[in-house]
Amino acid sequence: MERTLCIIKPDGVQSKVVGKVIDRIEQEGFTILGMKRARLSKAVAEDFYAVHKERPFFGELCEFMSSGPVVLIALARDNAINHWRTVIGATNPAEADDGTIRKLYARSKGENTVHGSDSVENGILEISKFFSEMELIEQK
Ligand code: 3AN
Repeated sequence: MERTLCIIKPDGVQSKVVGKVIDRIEQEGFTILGMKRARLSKAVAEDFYAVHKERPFFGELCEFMSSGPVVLIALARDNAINHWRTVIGATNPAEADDGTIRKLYARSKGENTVHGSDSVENGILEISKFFSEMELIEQK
């Protein structure tokens, strides 16, 4: 079983699609290991997106991610990384496939509703930034 971190971003919480995203998570056969609502500080957002710190959108991205509540969801499934990335769709909602979460709900490349980890190692690392092992329950 792989692990991936889903974040329902501030636009998703504001647009009230939290329930729809969780419904899709369950439909797609993921186990929800842990879930909580949080407000990320700018410093936490900057640490989380540190790989993008040289990109022109870094400041805007960290401002946005700390602009309102998010929902952090630790997910498990076989092939979790690729499966979740397929379900969420391309970064740019205009290029995302029909039926993907970003095609359905995202506003722009920046405000794109959901996050998904991009590798097995990052799935483990990102989940460990927000959840202790005690908060991750594998039992279905
Ligand atoms: P993804 O989340 O699809 O893996 P990444 O890892 O390339 O995309 O980018 C991380 C986040 O940075 C995206 N989810 C998005 O919010 C933001 N982002 C990426 N590209 C842009 C861009 N051109 N303009 C604004 N924000 C962007």
